[in-house]
Amino acid sequence: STDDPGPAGHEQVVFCQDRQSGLKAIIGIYSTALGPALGGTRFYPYASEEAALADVLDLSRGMAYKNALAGLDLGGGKAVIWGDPNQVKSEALLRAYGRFVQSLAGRYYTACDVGTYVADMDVIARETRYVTGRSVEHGGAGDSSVLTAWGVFQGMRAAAEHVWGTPSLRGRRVGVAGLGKVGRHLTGHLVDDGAEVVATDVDPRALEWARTNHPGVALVADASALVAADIDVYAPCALGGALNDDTVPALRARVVAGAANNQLAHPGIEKLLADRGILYAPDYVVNAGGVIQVADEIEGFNFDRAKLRATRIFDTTRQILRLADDEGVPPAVAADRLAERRMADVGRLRAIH
Ligand code: NAI
Ligand code: K
Repeated sequence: STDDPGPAGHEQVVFCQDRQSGLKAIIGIYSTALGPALGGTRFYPYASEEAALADVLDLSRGMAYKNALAGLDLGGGKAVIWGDPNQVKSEALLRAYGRFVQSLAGRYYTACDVGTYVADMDVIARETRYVTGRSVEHGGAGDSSVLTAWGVFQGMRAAAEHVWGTPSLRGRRVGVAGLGKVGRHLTGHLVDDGAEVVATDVDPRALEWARTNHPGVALVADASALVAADIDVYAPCALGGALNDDTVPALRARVVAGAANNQLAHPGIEKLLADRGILYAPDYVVNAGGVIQVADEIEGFNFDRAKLRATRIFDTTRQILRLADDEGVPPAVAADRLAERRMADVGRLRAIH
């Protein structure tokens, strides 16, 4: 260890190849300062090995920050399998991958991500203990969108308190972009709290779900209509890049808090939001309920314990928003600082003994 344990770079990057099954994977371990690195396996047809590498470096770093602020005793890692899952995914390939995960002897725990599913984790688990996100039959936590939505709701409450002095969303107009797994659970919490929900989705089945289950929810044509609508809170729950040079100037909400990963389209958007007086609750802070849920499996899944941890996203978000005010920086910057402090402070202790 050195005097400067800051986020200087990745601890370890492992290239994995198994010619017989066609496996080509890269495991990125950004930090084990807080514990074993946890992060999912993305199975994706990258255009090149360079593109796969860039993604795994980026994603594993992001997981270190997310896990640190989720209060987990886990570091950050991620893996990518380079290939089209529909063409090359097989038992042999997944098991070959599982053997590489096992070879890291617990420095890295894997889980589901884009292109990998609970059933795949069960196959990987035939070769390694270091896998979460498993099926319920195998002690898994099941659908992680349940606690993701709960955590987003808590983060939104903390942001509401910061802006309006009360965490209650009663009477607030909340725009939910994307009524998928997370958006639906979130809508339920908002309706229960007395919020007026305005929503949109590109999938007619999602709109049908809203009409059937929450007839009071107002539906608008698309995400740009939602951005331009008279809403207090905007909750991006679909794809990344929801906050960009087009949407931020048009946004009427005072608060942004949603589940989508990578909401800021590019660096600088957090400043644009701050300049417009829009409070942005950082995506990776408020959407950590999912990783909290799968991380809990490592101890033997207990829903109530995991829910309690996800509830603490309220306190973490509040702490970040206060730090942002104190240090005169946007919340996204304050969140990064807080994560770096925890990794440095606790990582230092772990390095001493
Ligand atoms: P999902 O795939 O179930 O839902 C996404 C919904 O967004 C779908 O209903 C889809 O039709 C809709 N959608 C897609 N493009 C749209 C557009 N342009 N405008 C409006 N709606 C659109 O995904 P899920 O699990 O609900 O996740 C939502 C977001 O939250 C994703 O960005 C995901 O990465 C993120 N997230 C999810 C976690 C989880 O535990 N499920 C954990 C952390 C983050
Ligand atoms: K590091």
